[in-house]
Amino acid sequence: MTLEQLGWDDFFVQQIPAKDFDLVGRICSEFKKTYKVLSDQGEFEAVIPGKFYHNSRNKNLPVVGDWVLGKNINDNQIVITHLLPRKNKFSRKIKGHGLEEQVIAANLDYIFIVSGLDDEFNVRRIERYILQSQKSSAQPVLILNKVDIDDNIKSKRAAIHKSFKNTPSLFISALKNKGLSQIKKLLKDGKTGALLGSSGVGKSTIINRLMNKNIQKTADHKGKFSHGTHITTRRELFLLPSGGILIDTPGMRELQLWEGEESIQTAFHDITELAQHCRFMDCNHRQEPGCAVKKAIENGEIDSERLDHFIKLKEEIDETQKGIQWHSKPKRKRR
Ligand SMILES: Nc1nc2c(ncn2[C@@H]2O[C@H](COP(=O)(O)OP(=O)(O)OP(=O)(O)O)[C@@H](O)[C@H]2O)c(=O)[nH]1
Ligand SMILES: [Mg+2]
Ligand SMILES: [Zn+2]
Repeated sequence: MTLEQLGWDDFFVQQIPAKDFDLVGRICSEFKKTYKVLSDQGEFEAVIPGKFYHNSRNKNLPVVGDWVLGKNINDNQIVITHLLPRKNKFSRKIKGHGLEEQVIAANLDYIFIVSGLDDEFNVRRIERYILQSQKSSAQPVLILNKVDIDDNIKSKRAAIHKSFKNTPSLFISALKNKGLSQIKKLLKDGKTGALLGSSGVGKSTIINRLMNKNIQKTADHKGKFSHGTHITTRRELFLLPSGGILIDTPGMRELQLWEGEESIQTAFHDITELAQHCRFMDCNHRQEPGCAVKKAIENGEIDSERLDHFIKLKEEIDETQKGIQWHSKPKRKRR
């Protein structure tokens, strides 16, 4: 395999520091303290020098999709010496020690937001993923899976087109092998995509179809599958036989926003533009007199549900921001 088949391009050439190294490789899966790395010289198990852990408090550790430089230890082991700067990343906020950013995958051309067209279908959830993906330079694409289920597909299709005019949407059935060529088409020529979404939407089934073999474990559809069960437990990068790279990820129970303020302005530009005409600059668009947003709702220009959702997301982001400022204070002191 060539580096180009692994997604290598000019952007990364310029990131290589003028230092000696034995190979350039891409992280394809993460284990506790080791990584699987793919390169033009084959597949390697990679370890990381201890200083990576000490210096970064896990912040600069490689993730799936990252490009690294390594030195040979033996025939199938390398030590990672450099993590090349990322083109972009998809992150979420995790609750752990305070508020932390968890980078799910790096260096993406497409962020595939996968939803099932079954009773788990939820426009608001899709909106959250779109908001978060707007933080990265990758193109969000909606994958609406399970078109084979005859469950009000028509109205769901209409809801998607109405809510997400600017995001391409692919309607497929991974189970019945329908529509998958649309994904193949986007990824050929060494492009990288990551499959994101809740558990059970069919991410691993899509991988199996595109790999032409059952390489990933999927939920047993004969009744064993129950909500909240995560079948896939680690992120993993696959080279598709049709070209391109696709990353499978474990289902996310809840996607929490990470510094999404900017993206919320973009996604709700109609509301934020109207808000400039409210009488009060800090209008909450609830009970205030002279509220331009409320007026637009009364006139039927904006959906009241949309305003509710805007307010809820905004509150969530404000809370996150407070958390970040609070947690970053002691760090500054230390310097
Ligand atoms: N009817 C129907 N079922 C599907 C389709 N694609 C996947 N499924 C079923 O949905 C269930 C979940 O599929 P998975 O591929 O394991 O889902 P996942 O998104 O990888 O789930 P996690 O690994 O837990 O995040 C399985 O029972 C699949 O057989 C489809 O197109 N139609
Ligand atoms: Mg899976
Ligand atoms: Zn207002």
